[in-house]
Amino acid sequence: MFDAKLTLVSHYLCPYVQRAVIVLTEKAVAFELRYVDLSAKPDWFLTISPLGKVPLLIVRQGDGAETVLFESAAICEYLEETQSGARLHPADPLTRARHRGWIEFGSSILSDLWGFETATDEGTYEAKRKALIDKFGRVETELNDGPFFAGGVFSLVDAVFAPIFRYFDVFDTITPTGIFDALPRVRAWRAELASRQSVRDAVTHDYPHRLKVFLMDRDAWLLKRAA
Ligand SMILES: N[C@@H](CCC(=O)N[C@@H](CS)C(=O)NCC(=O)O)C(=O)O
Repeated sequence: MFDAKLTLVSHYLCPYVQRAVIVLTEKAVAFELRYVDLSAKPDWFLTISPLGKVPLLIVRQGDGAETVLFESAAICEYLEETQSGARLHPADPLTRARHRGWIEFGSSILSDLWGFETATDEGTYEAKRKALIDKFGRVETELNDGPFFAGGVFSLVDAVFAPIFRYFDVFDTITPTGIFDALPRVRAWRAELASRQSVRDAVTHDYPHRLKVFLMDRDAWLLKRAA
């Protein structure tokens, strides 16, 4: 049914890229990765990426025609609609719309997370820490008995939150953030996602090192706090 060749244009630390990798892996779809240096974007990348961002999914069809998809949500939904294998988006339209909302909520957490990890002073760090506690507190009230967002079935929402939680696996080795202390359901969800094979395989083995180098380059308060 589906004979297109897929290339995912990626960056080693990008949580949005990881969403697509997790979906591809969950569905056992073959794909190639092409990494881009976002600090020196090559011309070929700027030509095909409307927003200058990763991920991109280059879909090469049997006749050689190439289509470039951008935006992780569009990419993940395209994969959901074209690939067999595990279903990752609910069949019921109402539930599916709700899941889309929580995917967007995950993106808004990533925005606060960016501010948190790049904060260079205590005030900004604390403000972003509080924003994250508030947002994860909201997530806590949405979760039931798990183990996944929607109960027993792994979904796109899980693919969105797994890369978010991965940041904290590295942060926890540097300094306690305390963000999940009062959130037992989020903690259980985080642990479940961390052990999922598709999640583990969504980054290279040197991800923790790369993230630490990023924090050093940014002069992150997170590191100073630990010192
Ligand atoms: N809304 C986009 C966000 C993607 C995004 O922010 N990607 C970052 C890397 S994680 C990027 O390419 N940044 C480069 C830039 O903004 O110049 C999506 O969901 O795909």
